[in-house]
Amino acid sequence: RKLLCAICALLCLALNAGAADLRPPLLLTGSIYRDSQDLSGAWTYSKDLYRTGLTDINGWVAKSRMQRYRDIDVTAEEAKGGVGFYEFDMDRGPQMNIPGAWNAAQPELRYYDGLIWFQRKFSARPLRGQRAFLRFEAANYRAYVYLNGKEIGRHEGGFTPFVLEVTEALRGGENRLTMGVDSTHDAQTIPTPITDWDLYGGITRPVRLVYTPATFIDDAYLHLNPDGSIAGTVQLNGPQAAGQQVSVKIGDLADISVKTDAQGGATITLPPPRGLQRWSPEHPALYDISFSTAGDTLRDRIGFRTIAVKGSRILLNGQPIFLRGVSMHEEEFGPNPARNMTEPAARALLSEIKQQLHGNYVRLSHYPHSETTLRLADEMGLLVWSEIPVYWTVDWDNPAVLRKALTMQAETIYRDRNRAAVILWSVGNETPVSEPRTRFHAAMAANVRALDPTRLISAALLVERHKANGEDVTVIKDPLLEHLDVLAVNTYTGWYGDDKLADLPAMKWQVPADRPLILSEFGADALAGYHDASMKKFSEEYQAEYYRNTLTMASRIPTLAGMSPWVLKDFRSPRREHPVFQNGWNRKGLLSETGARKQAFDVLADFYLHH
Ligand code: GCB
Repeated sequence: RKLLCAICALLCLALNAGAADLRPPLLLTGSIYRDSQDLSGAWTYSKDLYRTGLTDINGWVAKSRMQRYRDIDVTAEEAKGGVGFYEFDMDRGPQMNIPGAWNAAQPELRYYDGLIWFQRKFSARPLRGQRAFLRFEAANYRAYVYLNGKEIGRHEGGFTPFVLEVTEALRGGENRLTMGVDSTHDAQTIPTPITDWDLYGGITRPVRLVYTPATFIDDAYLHLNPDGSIAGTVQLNGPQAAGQQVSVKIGDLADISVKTDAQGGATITLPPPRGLQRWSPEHPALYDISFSTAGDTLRDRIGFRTIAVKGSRILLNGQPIFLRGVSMHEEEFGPNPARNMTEPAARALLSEIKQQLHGNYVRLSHYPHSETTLRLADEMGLLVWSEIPVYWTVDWDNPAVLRKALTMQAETIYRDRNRAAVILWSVGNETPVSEPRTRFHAAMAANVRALDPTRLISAALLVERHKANGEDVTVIKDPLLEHLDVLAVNTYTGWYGDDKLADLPAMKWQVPADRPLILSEFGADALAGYHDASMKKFSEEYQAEYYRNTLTMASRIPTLAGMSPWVLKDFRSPRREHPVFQNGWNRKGLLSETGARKQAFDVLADFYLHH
């Protein structure tokens, strides 16, 4: 254990030094408030299962003209006669609505797992000294981006944003944006191909063309300190980034000015503002914030609160809080979801938690959810657990994979650190204990502490069952514990395994007394509308009884500080192929895929109402 701690400490040091270089080169924080053009709508596409558009075997592919990103008018080339020969035509391709996963777009794409090329033509105004950027909120899993035939960048990771500068490549007038999106996962991706949710390949979140002045505010961040003061940073980008005055306005509470250093950055510190209303689920106060230089203004809406742990309690604004939550996948209601989180879609899901379940918390599993969802959580008053898809297992010994995890974390933290709703960063889900795995997670935890010391760290761990003095005891024995602020465990006793539901209430738990515990998951499948008085598995009655008994068991754990049962809504999962009850859906939802309430929904809502 000592050796492990020493290794971790060394790693922490190395990482603290390295955390700065994980900062994404461009952030464009608050880009929804900027001068921008939304590129949502009909894009054309072309399937490319054999990756012909990306590979070039000794010029052979080039000769066969498979590269979809070429900036040519195929129809015009064809009209010239036999010289031009192209095996694609992105202008006349079938259309798909973007954002949205391809799996829901066409029956033939339901289980398509590979590369698809997308094209969007758009008209841009001439820049006249401005700069232009394309900001992609998410493309699952790898993206290859070309503008007017030129490669402008690549990105790996299906749930985090990336920004590419197109000031040089953009034309005043018509432009051709082409994107290859490859959904293939392998042993070195995060996650690996083995998960319990839908593939959802494609451009799943909005793409925007953003205009800025030559020197602009790329990022600005504010948070509340435990002593009531406000601190933060601002970062300019451009030829005149150094030595600039930046004025910071927080509603009508504060108006100060800071000066950027030689790197274009400045730190912000503000004494406790008088009359500050703290953000909480009951009162989600958000302030209109502006950061302005002579040439640019960046806006945001930010809430201020503190989050801490004391003994086995979680303290929000200094007061103990019990997290009344539920877990949720990024998938909208409906029989054929496309992971398209429009504001109404996200609001519909979060309202179920806030208004109907009487919740104050949501676990956004198992990856960073859409920016729309995070902003709504801020606005509606729902605390958030945010996670990186280090799920079940990844290639623990591979430094390149660790680097990917740390980069995803950095992309998420820089994206969401202004969201008061986010209180917990999770470093993974249900990863079986081994030395390489613990080292990997410890590095992730150190990375989070370096990037954001203001929030809490957790991970959804596995529990073990032990026999002690003839008694059956559930214990958490995981060396990762010492790196976490909040313990969290997933438990499925009564669903997986042979335990009887009747035995659940009396089950004993032995957990560390000095830290809060969250039940990050528990759940049972039920097909909405399937009733069985004898409580067969998959019936609503079984699921409801499972909830009643698990809640009784949970209430007897003295350090319990919250829970996020699995899961709000039935969700698509190709691994769930029971021909009667599942048919491609994980049925642990409290709601069916279309929003029909199962009996267990009311059991949980009633528990939360009185908790
Ligand atoms: C789990 C996983 C979750 C699964 C769930 C299940 O422990 O964390 O992703 O969907 O169990 O339904 O088995």
